[in-house]
Amino acid sequence: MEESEGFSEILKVVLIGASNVGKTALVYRYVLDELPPNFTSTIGVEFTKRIVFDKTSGQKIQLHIWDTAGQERFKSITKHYYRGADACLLVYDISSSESFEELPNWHAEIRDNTTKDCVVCLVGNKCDLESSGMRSISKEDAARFAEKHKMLYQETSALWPRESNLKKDRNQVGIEHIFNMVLQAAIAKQKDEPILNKSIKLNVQQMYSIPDQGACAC
Ligand SMILES: Nc1nc2c(ncn2[C@@H]2O[C@H](COP(=O)(O)OP(=O)(O)O)[C@@H](O)[C@H]2O)c(=O)[nH]1
Ligand SMILES: [Mg+2]
Repeated sequence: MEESEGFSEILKVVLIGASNVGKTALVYRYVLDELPPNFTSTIGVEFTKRIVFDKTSGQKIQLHIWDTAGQERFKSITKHYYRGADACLLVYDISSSESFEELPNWHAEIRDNTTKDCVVCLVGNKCDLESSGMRSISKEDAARFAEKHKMLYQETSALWPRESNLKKDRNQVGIEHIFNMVLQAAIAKQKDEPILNKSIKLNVQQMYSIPDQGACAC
């Protein structure tokens, strides 16, 4: 977390995982609550911002969200991409065993390129496909992987409105809830407080969004 003019904090969140798992769709859903305009192919959004407000601390936080621009081949993402990351969303597709089998490689990338303070959340995307019998990866297997590597774990769908909250399954939520959980954990780490002992709610609220198609200037 760093300081920047006009904002008390900047948090950097990176998305990684195999290509086609829906990383770009999730960023669009989170920032604009829409699907990408050309939903059939990945577009080169590399860097997006969203401003959130942490009610607890009264701080305005600028999120810098980094999405790979088609370089998801293992080891082709540069160290620059990970540098200073406060949080990482490791995304796989619940209907794709291949994307799940790549997770150990991605985990090694995270371990080698981020600090121990980086909060990692395993995100099983495309869970809308479950109702058509297309689930390949069970929640138990995913939860086991996440626990082994000390990651948070949630499932979602980029097709769902970002604030979706499916009461029947607390592990399946809209992407807004996943970001909130991850930011809360990242802020708690910054303050050196164990997240599990925190009773306060972050209550991140959107103030405005700035989709930025250009490369990061930072
Ligand atoms: N059914 C379904 N399809 C999705 C979802 N998210 C993305 N997709 C599809 O997966 C394709 C790849 O998405 P994209 O965001 O480009 O993946 P990326 O390569 O990881 O950035 C898109 O063309 C969509 O058709 C989702 O939540 N559910
Ligand atoms: Mg993409």
